[in-house]
Amino acid sequence: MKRVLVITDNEVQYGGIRNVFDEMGSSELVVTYRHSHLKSAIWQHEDFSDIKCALNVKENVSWLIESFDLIISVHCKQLFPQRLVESVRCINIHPGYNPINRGWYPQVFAIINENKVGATIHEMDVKLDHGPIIAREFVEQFDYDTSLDVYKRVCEKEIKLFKDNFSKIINNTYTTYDNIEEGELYLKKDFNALCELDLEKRVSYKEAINRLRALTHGTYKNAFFRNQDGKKVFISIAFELDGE
Ligand code: 0FX
Repeated sequence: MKRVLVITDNEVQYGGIRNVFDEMGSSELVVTYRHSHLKSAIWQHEDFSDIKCALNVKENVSWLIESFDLIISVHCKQLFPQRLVESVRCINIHPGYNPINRGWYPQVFAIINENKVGATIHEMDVKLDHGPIIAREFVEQFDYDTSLDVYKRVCEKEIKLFKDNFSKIINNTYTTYDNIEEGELYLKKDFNALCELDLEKRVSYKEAINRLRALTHGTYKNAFFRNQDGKKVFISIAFELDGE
């Protein structure tokens, strides 16, 4: 009997990973689902009634070590403590291609830096989005993609990678490769710093368009400048490919 914990802060990816377990799991597998934050109302939806209970990883380290053989972080925003990652096999499903896109909102920084982006499944160590890599793949990118367009492809890729490697992950029969380089690591504060646009700054059209498409993600209000009254004016960008 294998005891697996799935801990998540992301409703959509939780749904995708859960489908894989429902499809590929066996009676040898006992899966517990928990979400990791308390405030979000989305989890009150009846489909998620079994994970209504929030879990604080730091406060429950001993219980986690005793109770699970494998812990899978599906966009869990808590940092796992050293004792936990060194005592239980912990796996992270990351919406970036390690080590190129470690950290916060990988596709945003990939668009700005003109880097490739993808998804990674890796064993966790104490560093953020770091540890031996189990599987990773790039996604396609186009120069008219917004952050949301790329993000959707990355999320689909995560589920595909998880499904393709399901038995190896559950049975610990994969071979890993290490992060040879440390790569780039972006944090939430780096994203916040991108959002305010300096209207006096001289950049190329390409840089300006890349910045705007990196900050365009559905209805999120990301990019802004301040008008003469000091009020924020939010901006997003839209593209239309000729003939589409
Ligand atoms: O769950 P997630 O897709 O991922 C984030 C980090 O990017 C990831 O590295 C970490 N492992 C995980 C625990 O948390 O993030 P999200 O659901 O908060 O946001 C999804 C996307 O939405 C993000 O990539 C960019 C966009 N977004 C989100 C917010 C809150 C915005 O453009 N603006 C925003 O204010």
